Amino acid sequence: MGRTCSVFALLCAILYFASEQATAQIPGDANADSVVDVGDVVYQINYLYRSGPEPVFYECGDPNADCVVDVGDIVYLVNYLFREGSDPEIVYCDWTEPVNVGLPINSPEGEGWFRMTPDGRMAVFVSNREGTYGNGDIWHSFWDSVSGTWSEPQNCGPNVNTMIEDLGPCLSPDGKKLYYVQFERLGGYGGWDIWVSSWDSLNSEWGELENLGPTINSFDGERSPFVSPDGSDLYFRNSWGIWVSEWNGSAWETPIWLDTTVNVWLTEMDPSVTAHNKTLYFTRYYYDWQICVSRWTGTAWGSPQVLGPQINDPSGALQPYISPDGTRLYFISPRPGGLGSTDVWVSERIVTKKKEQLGEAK
Ligand SMILES: [Ca+2]
Ligand SMILES: [Ca+2]
Ligand SMILES: [Ca+2]
Repeated sequence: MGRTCSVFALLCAILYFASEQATAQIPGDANADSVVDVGDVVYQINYLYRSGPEPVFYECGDPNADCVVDVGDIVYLVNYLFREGSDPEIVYCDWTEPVNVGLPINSPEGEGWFRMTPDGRMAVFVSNREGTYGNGDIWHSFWDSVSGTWSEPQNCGPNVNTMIEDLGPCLSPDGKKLYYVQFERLGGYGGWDIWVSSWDSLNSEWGELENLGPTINSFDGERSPFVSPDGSDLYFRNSWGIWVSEWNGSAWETPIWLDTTVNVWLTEMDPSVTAHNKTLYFTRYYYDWQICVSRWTGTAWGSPQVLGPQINDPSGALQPYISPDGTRLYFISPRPGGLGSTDVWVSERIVTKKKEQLGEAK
């Protein structure tokens, strides 16, 4: 990537990898202290029977890899530690049948790129509903935790939206910055570029656009921006697949290409990550639109897996948004049962669901 090599950069790299190693997901390491030992058994017992915290990385609390965290995992772990039982494993767990997010987020017109702030209080998305300036606009809505509903979506206004396509929005973690893309806007670097608007609290509107500049944008098509829940990384895609840029405190760094493990067909797009950049969901076009997932192995992104047929149904699924805790997956699909055209759908991780069922059965 042509990064300047210096002792400082090398030191940063070593520290970076050291910190990633320390938080790598180790099968069976429920308390995430990088050692699988009796401490994990105690942690699991506390979680299951004494209202203790969840396994730090949920799958690590499922060493027998059956997507249910239960007493079977404790037995498995004890067998592994004290009776030469099999090694703990990690599997990718499944998702519930998706549910339509409904009104007022969805409409008879097309919806796309539904994304939230990490606290789940604010959402942005694209819609072609009545009130757009044309060809898809960015809309925002707020979650009312009292009524458990989304507020009537509002158009993000004339500083943001235009008569051409306004697509691929995401929010900064504090909800004060709106990133999205436009094609060939004056002042850009050619083709699609990523632009940002800041919330103007004085005038209660989204402010004038700023281009993210030549470190991120180029004559290629930069699209699908996604700011990680901790605000430290900006993911996006161009015609070479998915890239990531780190926030250095004052600017976005030179982007790094996510290598051939993720960028297999160069049709990878719409990245979304969980907290601490541990799990990456994205869309890939390979004969059809499909949503894939890759996990950070401690040093690199692991081989992507295609999500199951309940998510990737024959009508197609794209533009995933994963909640920071990894338990809820929002995506866009034109599947039957919606309000019309494309809609926002949501699915929950089955491993959580089964735990709830287990609780009800007691
Ligand atoms: Ca528009
Ligand atoms: Ca561009
Ligand atoms: Ca719709």
